[in-house]
Amino acid sequence: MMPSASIVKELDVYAIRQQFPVLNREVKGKPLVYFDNAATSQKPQVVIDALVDYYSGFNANIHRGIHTLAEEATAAFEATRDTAKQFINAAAREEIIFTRGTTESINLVACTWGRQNIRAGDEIVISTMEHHSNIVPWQILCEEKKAVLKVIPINDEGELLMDEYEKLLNSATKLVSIVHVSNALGTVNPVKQMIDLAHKAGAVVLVDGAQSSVHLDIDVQDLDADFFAFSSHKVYGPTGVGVLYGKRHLLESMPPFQGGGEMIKEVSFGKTIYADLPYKFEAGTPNIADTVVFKTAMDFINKIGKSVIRAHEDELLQYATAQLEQIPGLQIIGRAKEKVSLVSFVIDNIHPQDIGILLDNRGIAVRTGHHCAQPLMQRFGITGTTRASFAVYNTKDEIDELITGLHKVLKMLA
Ligand code: 7TS
Repeated sequence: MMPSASIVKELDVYAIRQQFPVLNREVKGKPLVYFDNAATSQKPQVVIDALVDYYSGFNANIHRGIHTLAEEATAAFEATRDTAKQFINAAAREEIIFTRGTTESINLVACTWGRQNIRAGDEIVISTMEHHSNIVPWQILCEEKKAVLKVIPINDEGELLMDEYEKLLNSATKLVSIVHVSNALGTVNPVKQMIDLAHKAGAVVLVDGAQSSVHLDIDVQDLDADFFAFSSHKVYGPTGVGVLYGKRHLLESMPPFQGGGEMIKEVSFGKTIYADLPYKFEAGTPNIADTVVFKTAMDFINKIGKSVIRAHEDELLQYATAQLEQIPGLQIIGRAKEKVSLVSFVIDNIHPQDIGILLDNRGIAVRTGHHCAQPLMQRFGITGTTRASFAVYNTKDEIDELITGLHKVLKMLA
């Protein structure tokens, strides 16, 4: 539940904006309005500084050297694991596996747990609103194992049909892999209830938290999620690092993802004994710098407070929705009751790409196209949308800029 406005401290958005240097730049001679936050968020100065500090102060390979720099780098890398554990309330730091991002986290589960547990005739349940990252790995697995991919349908508002979901669950269901917040609609799915239902059917559940981790308080223990995946770059951190959370007993039972250094205890030509968790899944030199800095990004969010960020973004969403509804011929795609921080829309007879180009000419960055959710676009009978997605530093003034821009687009193209 969202705390009421009275108990949420107000966000000083202008003070926040000063912490993001890129927001000072101009695009095509206009101040940048950055509304592509669902693709990747911009980075605060503390994150940029932390990257410079790492490379100028204590760059070294981790977990190997006994020299001071190696110890400092290892401590910083492992400190991120502790912060990530708290960020999603995992029970243990061993349950936090560093990956390249959400996509790799999902592929890791498909290639290890999936290959080990999925058999011919088994069923994997996903939904109509999945990002390709949560479709293709399961398709590959199903093809390899002769398993069956089942898809939860949605209504015209962009909400899952929960009755249909319940009907899909049966003794053949081995895995449910579901997006927490849709990147193309903004829908927040009732994952806690879905996990409960899946567990009753004996299935394991992976939650794709790529879009939820920045907007919602995440408690993997309360959700009872078996796996949870998210990316640093969508939570104000660097690209190239993400997390796979897995329940300890599942991770322990899974074979390694990749073989190499770091993930072993002992190697001989006859046999290799794998390292304990979490290192069993972290072969090779990881992305040390970006992982170290990922902590700074989570600290940045924690300092402001997710409820404060959420309240601000909800206000932007409501404001943007009300303004967009006034635009003739504009239709919002995704009108779920539970929705966060982005608005996707189409305008009669105008191609989203043309909208994107004309808005860019006014310094406004939006995403256009299928948002890596082509089956979802097919469900709505469209090829793509224009998407404005909001972050902690966005303002109502910027939404006004968007609306003015869209009126200009209409004048030129309608
Ligand atoms: N799942 C969801 C729901 C996403 O939104 C994304 C990225 C991914 C998975 C993949 O995350 P990655 O960090 O591994 O790339 N979504 C988007 C987007 O909406 N626009 O660009 C990337």
